[in-house]
Amino acid sequence: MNKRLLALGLLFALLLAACGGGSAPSTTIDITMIDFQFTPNAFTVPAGQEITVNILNTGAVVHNFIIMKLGTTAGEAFEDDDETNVYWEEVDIQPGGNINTTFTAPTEPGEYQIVCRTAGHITSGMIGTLTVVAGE
Ligand SMILES: [Cu+2]
Repeated sequence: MNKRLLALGLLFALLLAACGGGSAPSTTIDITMIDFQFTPNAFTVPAGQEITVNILNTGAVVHNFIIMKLGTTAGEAFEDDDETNVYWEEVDIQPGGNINTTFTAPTEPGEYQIVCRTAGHITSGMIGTLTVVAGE
């Protein structure tokens, strides 16, 4: 492959990455967990619909995927008193593990915080946003 083609290919890949986890609502969430990040870390889903979640943990430690209720955040660390503010969670995704599951998106549009509850992971960067948009 010549250099020009390579540059074009790279540009295209960058564009794709920039658009990923973007604005168009999707009923599928594909997420890769690394130490210590959700990639991507922003998702847009339609309100009230069944969402398929495919989670892959390529990190070396256990991670969790927790959606907080609207208007709440876990703060700097997920504590026992954050438990009542959980909208949905998939916990203990082992290193090298993957989970395919579903949940029902909240009916109320807005921005919901995503966190990993493993100690220290929020401050290390494991936070994200689930944007819920009203259906047509
Ligand atoms: Cu984590």
